[in-house]
Amino acid sequence: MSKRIAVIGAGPSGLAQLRAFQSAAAVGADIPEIVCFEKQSNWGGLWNYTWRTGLDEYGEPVHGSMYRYLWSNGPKEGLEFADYSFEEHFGKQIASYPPRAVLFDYIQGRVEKAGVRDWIKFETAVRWVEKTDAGFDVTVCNLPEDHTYTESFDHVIVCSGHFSTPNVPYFAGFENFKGRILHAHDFRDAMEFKDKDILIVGTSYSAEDIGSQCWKYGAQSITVSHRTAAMGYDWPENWAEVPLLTHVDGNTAHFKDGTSRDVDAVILCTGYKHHFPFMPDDLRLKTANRLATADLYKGVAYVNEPDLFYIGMQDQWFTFNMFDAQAWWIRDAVMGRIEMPDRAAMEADVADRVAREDAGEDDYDAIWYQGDYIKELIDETDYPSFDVEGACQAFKAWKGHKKAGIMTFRDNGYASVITGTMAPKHHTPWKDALDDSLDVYLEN
Ligand code: FAD
Ligand code: NA7
Repeated sequence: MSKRIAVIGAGPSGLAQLRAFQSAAAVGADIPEIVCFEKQSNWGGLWNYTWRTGLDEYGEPVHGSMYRYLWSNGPKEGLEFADYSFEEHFGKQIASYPPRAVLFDYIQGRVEKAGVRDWIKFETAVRWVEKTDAGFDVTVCNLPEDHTYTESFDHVIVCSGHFSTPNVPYFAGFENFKGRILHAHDFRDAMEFKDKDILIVGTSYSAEDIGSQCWKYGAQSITVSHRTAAMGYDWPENWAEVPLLTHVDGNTAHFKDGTSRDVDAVILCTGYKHHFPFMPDDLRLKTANRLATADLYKGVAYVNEPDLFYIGMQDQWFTFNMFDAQAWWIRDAVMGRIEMPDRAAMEADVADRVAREDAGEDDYDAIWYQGDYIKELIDETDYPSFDVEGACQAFKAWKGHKKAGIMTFRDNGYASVITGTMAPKHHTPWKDALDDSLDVYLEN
């Protein structure tokens, strides 16, 4: 096949795409030439931990938003690769909420086995994508050599993630605050906040998890300020939920209900923006962080230019296995195994997805909505079928375990939906497990 494909990013989504093409080649298919551009020096995307914040050694915005001591915030049974189980990788079943280093090792294991590292141009940042009569021109910069060049491709697959460009609101008085104000994107080490009184703004995953980390590593108090609603878990006694911050005065934070508290630091856990500075207006995905993204047929093909694809742009209950479902589907669309309909049909597909998401009433509807989406895609390809319903049930049990104990939910285990093996109980309760290294985690 003489087609050339550009994949932007070698995080879990980009690596899923490389593995999808490699798996077709492994059974004798004639696959296109794949070139993956990755601006970091290693693969893994957000799972490739960096101590850096702000700009990197080349002046590029640091991609990493993950922090030291991060443990999976959902059960691993909800994300397991259908073609590469945890048992295959580790040689045994492992507990259900692995720390970051363990998941990084797992992600890496599959692509090392596939032998696709040579397809990736590391330390190469994509600067600009342009539509041409023949396809796309992609301009990139080899960062160490400070060399910019352009190559032509038939398809572009954007896998650059959407949890790296922070959404940073302003609150009056911030400019005179006497402590540190940071966004979750720049949070790295909870030890920094030991013995401190911290204020967190936001109530979603980052707020819950960064607050929990700070609690675990000895913060004096955690106050979480909500715009819409409190999280409502049964929090430890040095944790409070308060209405939205109105302003700060010196070190005193004031809230909508007229109450106030003195705090040492403010951590804005206020989410991220879909940000594609390398895309011109007519190719750039503009969407809210939701399950039914705007303008993507089947959640992946850009309706205005269907030779262009985006992976992983949805808000995420499912992650790695959803990226796989998308990557296998895109592979087959690119290789002509799946036929693309006309524009009207693609727009109708998007409208239908949006309406179905909007009709959902709660988180359980959202989990099954995304599970059904995965089933829909894998039914159209040769991605190994797996027990998606079982994964939805694991998410349901996880939510129940969080309600029962927000600092103990990670002590539970679930059965693999790939091998059926029950996860062992971890040797140490999460709140006492201060060493999150791979070796210690695998001591089970
Ligand atoms: P990313 O992991 O963001 O990878 C994108 C890649 O694209 C990066 O390597 C980046 O360097 C590269 N890139 C970006 N721009 C360019 C460019 N211009 N040129 C070249 N390369 C570029 N998911 C879970 O399943 N479990 C969890 O516990 C979990 N915890 C999370 C915690 C945090 C703090 C965050 C932010 C996310 C978490 N996630 C979690 C969700 C996470 O989004 C996915 O697990 C996964 O990393 C998404 O993969 P991705 O490849 O789409 O994006
Ligand atoms: P999310 O899930 O997008 O949540 C963003 C949160 O920030 C949410 O609670 C918002 O409140 C809140 N927010 C956003 N803007 C504001 C302003 N201006 N004022 C107050 N509160 C605001 O982002 P997360 O970082 O938590 O999670 C992203 C990923 O990282 C996720 O996949 C995890 O796995 C890790 P709202 O409810 O809209 O009122």
